[in-house]
Amino acid sequence: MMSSDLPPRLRSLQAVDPDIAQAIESEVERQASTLELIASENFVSEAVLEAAGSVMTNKYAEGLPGRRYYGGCEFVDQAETLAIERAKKLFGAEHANVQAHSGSQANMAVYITVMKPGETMLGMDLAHGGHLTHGHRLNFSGKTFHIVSYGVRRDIETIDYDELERIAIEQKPRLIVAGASAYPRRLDFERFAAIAGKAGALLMVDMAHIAGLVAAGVHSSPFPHADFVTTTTHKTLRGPRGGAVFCRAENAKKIDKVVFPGIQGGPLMHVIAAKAVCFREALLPEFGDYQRQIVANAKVLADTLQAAGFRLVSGGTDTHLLLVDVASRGLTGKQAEKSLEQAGITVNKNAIPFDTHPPMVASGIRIGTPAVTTRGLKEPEIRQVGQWISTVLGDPENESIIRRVRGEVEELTEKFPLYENRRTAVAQRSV
Ligand code: DSN
Repeated sequence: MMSSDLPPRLRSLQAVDPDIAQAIESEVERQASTLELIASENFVSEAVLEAAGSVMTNKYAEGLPGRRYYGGCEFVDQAETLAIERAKKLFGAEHANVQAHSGSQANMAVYITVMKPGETMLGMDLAHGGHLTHGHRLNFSGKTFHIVSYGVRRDIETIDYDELERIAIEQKPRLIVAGASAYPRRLDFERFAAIAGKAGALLMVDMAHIAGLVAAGVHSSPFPHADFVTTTTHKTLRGPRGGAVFCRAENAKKIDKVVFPGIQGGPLMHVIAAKAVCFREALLPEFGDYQRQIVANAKVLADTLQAAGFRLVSGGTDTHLLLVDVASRGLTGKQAEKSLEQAGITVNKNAIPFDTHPPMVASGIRIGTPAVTTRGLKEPEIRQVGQWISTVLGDPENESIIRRVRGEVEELTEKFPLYENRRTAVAQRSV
């Protein structure tokens, strides 16, 4: 590992708790020396890392800026106000609540705002690319509300909007949820809104996966169409782990009141400060270049894998991720994930639509380019990554191939160190 891969040293931690210091150092090394292709992950800037690791973790600040239940909130108020204003500017939103601890709690906040237990919600089936919180039976959403699901059409593996419309008109849900965790194609927010209108439903878009693409205009924006928009801040948006909720001004008070005191207590002020930094970085023009490169890299990876004979769900990608049907090559997702991990390439097994395997085995792997793009990889390197994936999966038990690819991956990661080029370039710039 090159010393430039290391974030600030963990001096106190090493003295106080060497076990945790060791675990963190090992994770630093893992991130530095492997290729991170999990579609929902990214590497934050050192500026975001510093804010997230700051003394704002010490502060209680229940309430909102200017209206807190605790004294001493002058500076955390500054941080949260900046986070709110920047988030609104970034997405052209009327209202932002940046206190949601996670995407799950952002979604919960909207559901509780608009539905009573037992009311009907229409969301995308997890097995077709949706998210647990969009109505899975083991999740609070599925346990609290009456869930109806939509999915993709078997032949083209993209959302069946006609069927979605039929279900919506028949079931009359209170809320339709658009958004996905493993869907490689664009979402048609205009069509979702038209269907919600016909069914007399509200529309919530969970843009967690594509928030960075939306911010940069690389994916169309849900904001003109949706009543509520939720996100996480740590995926394509490249901020700290956390969530946010957006809505029109008329719903602002209701949403804020559900987030606190409805479902959360004290906000995580260190994370909110880091969200503010993330939004500032996302407002800069170079963030648009980064998002365009993510999509360009995903397309190159898709082309490379297809040329090597892999079947991609829906035949390709328009976004930051692709879903590879490894069963079409006689593999399971579980086996593919394991062999690639041994070769230093991190992906996750993922169900594909109409999968015959259980989720812990799965027929697919999900591959995303946000993190490797942050690292600086462009088309030539991504082509090489695609060839390594193809080589390993061509003979997944072959230890000498895995060892060779592991060595080549390590050489590439040394050429593209994680932190050397990630010094924040935004100091002194107004956004
Ligand atoms: N679990 C996340 C993902 O990997 O897509 C979504 O929240």
